[in-house]
Amino acid sequence: MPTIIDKLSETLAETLHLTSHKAEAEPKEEQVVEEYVEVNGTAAPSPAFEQSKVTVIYVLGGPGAGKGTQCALLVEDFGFCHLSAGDLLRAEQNREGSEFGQLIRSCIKEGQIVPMEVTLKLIENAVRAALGDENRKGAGWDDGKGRFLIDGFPRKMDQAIAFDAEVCLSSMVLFYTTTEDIMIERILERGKTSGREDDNMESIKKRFVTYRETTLPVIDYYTKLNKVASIDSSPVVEEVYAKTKGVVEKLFAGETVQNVTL
Ligand code: UP5
Ligand code: MG
Repeated sequence: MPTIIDKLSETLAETLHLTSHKAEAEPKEEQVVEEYVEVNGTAAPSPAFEQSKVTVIYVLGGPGAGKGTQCALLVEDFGFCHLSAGDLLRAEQNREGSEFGQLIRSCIKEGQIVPMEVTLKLIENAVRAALGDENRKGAGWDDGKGRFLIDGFPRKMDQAIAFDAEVCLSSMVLFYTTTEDIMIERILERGKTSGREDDNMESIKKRFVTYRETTLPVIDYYTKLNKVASIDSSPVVEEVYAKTKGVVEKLFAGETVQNVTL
């Protein structure tokens, strides 16, 4: 029995004149990872923005791991443009006249991933807008350059491959790890005031399943490409940030990115 999300996804694919990615029997994410590493060790096609000018850091980790919190601090120190995929989707959901509002709301509540065409377009538009924004000056923003934290994305292999190939090849992944108990505690506490429709126990459980089954393979993929800084986000914010800052400083100092666990 097709769910409302299946139906809306089909409508979306038709609206965008795209072929639905839903194959008869989808390969397992692990298999997809192996194939991509073999075929596309690095993304071959030409992305819209060059990595030599535009630095993209993906920020990943489970629900409530502390991605947004660390991004806010990095913005202050390094002048990044912080693009949270979740925030962009929530803004699109609430935008009057959005044809994707209902689809986004259903996916977020169910902890499922919004079809990548929507998210990719929202992020690409935001990147383009930031690069064209004359008010953005200072470190990393001269002569068409830019630096971006893409928070909560890519959380599925298709998004990872498409963004690296079509938008901009990412430089590295900041990956925040902690226990599910800590994530639950943080989300439920935030849920008292956040107004987020997915900050409740029912949605949290579904978000964890999607994270384990669909997003962890993305981490495996970038680990095979030697691009992941894995940081324990259980300690206090300042302690996590000290490690985060150290990693980003090394990247901007031109050190070769390598897997590291902190
Ligand atoms: N906090 C943070 N760090 C702390 C620390 N070290 N010590 C103590 N407290 C700490 O932090 C969460 C809470 O913990 C806050 O109250 C903070 O003060 C405290 P936060 O920094 O907000 O964590 P974050 O990892 O950003 O958690 P978030 O809930 O935003 O993560 P999700 O990945 O679940 O949410 P996101 O907004 O990225 O996505 C939501 C949904 O959108 C997804 O489930 C999905 O349905 C959809 N989506 C897509 O479909 N596609 C995408 O590409 C992206 C999202
Ligand atoms: Mg967040």
